[in-house]
Amino acid sequence: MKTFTILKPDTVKAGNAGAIISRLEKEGFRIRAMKMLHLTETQAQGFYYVHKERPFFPSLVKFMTEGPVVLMVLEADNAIDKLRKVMGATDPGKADAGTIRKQFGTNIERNAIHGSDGPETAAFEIGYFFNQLEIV
Ligand code: 3AN
Repeated sequence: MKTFTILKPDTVKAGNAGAIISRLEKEGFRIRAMKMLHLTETQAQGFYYVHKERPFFPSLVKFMTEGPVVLMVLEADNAIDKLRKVMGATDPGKADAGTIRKQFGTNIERNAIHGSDGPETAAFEIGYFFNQLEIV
């Protein structure tokens, strides 16, 4: 099973991308696709369209476009739930010890990493950034 992740601008800026990729590999995820992009406002708005009515949407889009991100398709058994567990809660302050967001996140917005929250979302998110030929 596949899921989709973004190492967010805070992660790349802080030089934590390598550490998080290494952690994901150690957890047993296989990287099936990877690229770096500096998202445009339109790309970020489209990606997060489900949140467009939320009060934090403009700030989220600003954050996600402030610098480059690393996009990956990850494969593992039960990949979606497995990644959500390794990431930890949305708010790093509430995330369990040992999770990526606890270790690398700053606050509920600047929380280091994105992971798809269900099979339909994963399919949408993978297709938003990758075509078939880019997934090995
Ligand atoms: P998750 O990334 O844990 O699935 P979502 O999907 O609820 O969380 O939120 C998407 C992104 O929006 C989060 N990763 C975070 O960057 C931002 N976000 C969520 N809730 C808030 C909030 N209350 N205030 C500011 N930013 C938020």
